[in-house]
Amino acid sequence: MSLEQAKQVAAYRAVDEFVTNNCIFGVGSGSTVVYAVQRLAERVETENLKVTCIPTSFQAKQLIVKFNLTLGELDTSPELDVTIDGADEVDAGMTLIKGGGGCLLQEKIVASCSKKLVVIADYTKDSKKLGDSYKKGIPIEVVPMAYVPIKNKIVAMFGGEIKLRSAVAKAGPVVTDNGNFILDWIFKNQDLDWDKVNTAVKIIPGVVETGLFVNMCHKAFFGQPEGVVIER
Ligand code: ABF
Repeated sequence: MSLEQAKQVAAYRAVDEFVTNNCIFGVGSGSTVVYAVQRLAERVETENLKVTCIPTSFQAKQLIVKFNLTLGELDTSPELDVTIDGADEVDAGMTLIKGGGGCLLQEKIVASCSKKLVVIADYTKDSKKLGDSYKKGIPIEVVPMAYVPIKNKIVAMFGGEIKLRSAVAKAGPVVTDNGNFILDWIFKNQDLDWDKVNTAVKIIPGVVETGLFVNMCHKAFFGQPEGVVIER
């Protein structure tokens, strides 16, 4: 089974288990979520479901529109039943690294407004410790004018190295949907207390959000090479 098929089987399983009629549904970002939206559109059509979809990025909003699903927003739907989203890595304690695609701020906001955050991923995202498989570092969204002092403070506190995310070499920095920069923190110590790290980083002036999702994930579905789905 290909990686794409592993993503699809996980996505379908999550939508079939968690999406119900009249639900307010958070649509995550990334490639795995595309399969979830595909499955949702199928079910809405065949089962005549009423589902309001809240996007977690411009990409997610485009997906909702493309599949002719009902587009909602937090102003009118501030409490969601479930958000289904991807992840860059999931550790044994269900702590997530998210934001590889640069959408972490709206993803975390929507997830925090959801009764349940359900992660869908292929088997490569299922790790014992953060950093086992995802090597690009923890994304941190920052106010552009503060990125250098923030970078210095994080390295002083926790070590590792931090890069300002650029789309391609020698291009300017990536700017998020919210007009901010992304720092990618490549940490060396995999045994940090991620809850403490998240809090310590979050309170640095100029940090908007981190890609550490601690104690937020209700359930994760991992598609396997042989076609089965492991749930955690
Ligand atoms: C998004 O899903 C991001 O938080 C994360 O980086 C990405 C994973 O992408 P993919 O599903 O393409 O592996 O939610």
